[in-house]
This record gives sequence, C-alpha cells and structure tokens, in this order.
Amino acid sequence: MSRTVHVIGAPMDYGADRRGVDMGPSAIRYADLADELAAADVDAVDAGDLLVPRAEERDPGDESAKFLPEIEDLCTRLADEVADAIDSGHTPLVLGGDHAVAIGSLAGTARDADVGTIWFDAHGDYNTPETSPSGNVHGMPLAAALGEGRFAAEEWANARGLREENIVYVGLRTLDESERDAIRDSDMTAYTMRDIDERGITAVVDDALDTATDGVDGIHVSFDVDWLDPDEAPGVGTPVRGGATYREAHAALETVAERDRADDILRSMDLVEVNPILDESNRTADIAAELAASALGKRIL
Ligand code: NNH
Ligand code: MN
Ligand code: MN
Ligand code: MN
Repeated sequence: MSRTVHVIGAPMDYGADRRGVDMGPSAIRYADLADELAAADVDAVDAGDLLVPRAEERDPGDESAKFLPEIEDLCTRLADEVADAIDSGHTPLVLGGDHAVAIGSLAGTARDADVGTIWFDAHGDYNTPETSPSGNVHGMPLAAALGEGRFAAEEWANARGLREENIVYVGLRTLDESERDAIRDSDMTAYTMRDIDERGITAVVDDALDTATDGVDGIHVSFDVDWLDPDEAPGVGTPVRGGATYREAHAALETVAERDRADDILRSMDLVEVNPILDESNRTADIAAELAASALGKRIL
C-alpha cells in the first residue's frame, strides 16, 4: 500500500527576527521536492500554500510573544488541514516558515490521537512568553503545544494528545538558561550533540524512536534545518556551529523511515526554518527536499 504525502506550505515569518523564512516553501519546491518524493516512492499531493498576510502589514504587538494573534490565525487553519489530511489517510508534510508553524502541525496531528514527537533542532523551542529572551514564538512551539505558562490559556495552541513523556529531542546544542531548567524538570527526553558524538546518530535515533513511539498512535517528526551544521545549511536565521553533518541528517531520517516500514509510526512531519535570503544557491532548501525523501522511505539500494 503506497503512502500519499499531503504537502502544505506555511509561508510564515512572524515567529522569527530575520525576514525571509516565509519564502521557505517556494525554495523547497524549487529544489525539486516533487522529484525527491517520487524517488521515495510515495504519491504526493501539493495542497499549495496557506495565505499569510505580510509581517510588514502588521504590528508585532505584545513584545513577550510577537505576532501571537497572527500566529494563532495561521496555526488554527494549519491544524485543521493537518487533521483533515490524516483523516483521509494521508501523511501531512508541512513546509515552513519559521518553527512556530509546528504549533499548528502538532495541534492537528494530536487532535484525535496520542502522539509522540522527535524534535531535530539546535534549539529547545521550550520558552514561554514569560521566559523567552527574544519574544520570538519560533522559540516556543513545544511549550505552546504542552500548554506551559501563559499558553495554558491559549487553547488553539495546545496539542490535545501530545504526550510529554513521548517527546524526544535529538541533537540539542544550545539552550537558554530558563529552558535548560524547564527541560530538566520535564518528562521529555533530550539527547544532545554530545550523545551523537559518543554513540553515533543511528543508535541515538533508535533510542529516540523507542521512547517517542511507546504507547502512542504515531509520531510527528519536526525537523528544523538549523539542526544541520551551518557549513551544510547556511540558509537559517539562527545558525549555531557544531551541528549534524549531511550524512548524519540523512542517516537520522533513514532510521525513522526504517522504523516506519516495520511499525507504521510516522503520522506527520515539518521541515522548517529554511531562509532562502540567507542561503547560498538554495543549498539549504536542496538538503531539506532530500531529507523529506529520506524520512519518507527513499533508499540508496
Ligand atoms: N532560544 C532562542 C529564542 O527563544 C532561539 C530560538 N531559535 C530557533 N529555534 N531557531 O529553533 O529566541
Ligand atoms: Mn491529501
Ligand atoms: Mn526550532
Ligand atoms: Mn532551531
């Protein structure tokens, strides 16, 4: 039975300081996403982009969570589309946009199911409006989904069936002070780049999959391209050196695909934070398109 991937563009840059990440969906499509998905042997339906008013037309408003009403509007529509795609038996692939779009993906994928997630990211994305040093919502999606701090009162942002004990970070390398304590106190599991150095990426992802899939209906893979080393993926707004190599990133997602082949665990996926303005010859978008294929089952042999 072949899989149908439902591609949804979420060209939003309200959640980050650097403009340009709203062009991510175009850049990833231009990087031959359709051919890559065909090589993964999946059927793909491109649902186009959600409409997003330009940030320049809006006022950022509350400095502790900038553009939150605009993010609510986009994420509410995205959650509905993700949930509908899953109801039709399809696998949503959300193209960002900054990582705040994951609030919508998670709310949709975990609307009527128990869900775990693997978070590939340099960052923890676990700030709340109360703790964020920047007020940028792309640093908050996991806290929003879990209803932490002020997000307890933002029902649209809460991912009903997302279970904290099934959330696993892979390859963290920079955290804000407040996030570090909150992650330590949480029931989430966190593997840092150091774990990858010591044990190798496939062993770490295998453990992450065990935890993320334990007792749930499936997992959401949220892939922030700043997880990759900036030498590989320079087109990101918040680069941090010491990231995953090209092969580590593919091997990580090939490991997800292998588990999915055996146990049918992959419900939905995000590819976020591709910023074509900061990129070199679209190489970050190229890698993003390739990585989608690896996650969805493209094999070398
Ligand atoms: N932690 C910082 C903040 O809250 C940076 C977050 N930036 C990201 N997250 N790109 O993935 O602003
Ligand atoms: Mn569909
Ligand atoms: Mn992120
Ligand atoms: Mn990041």
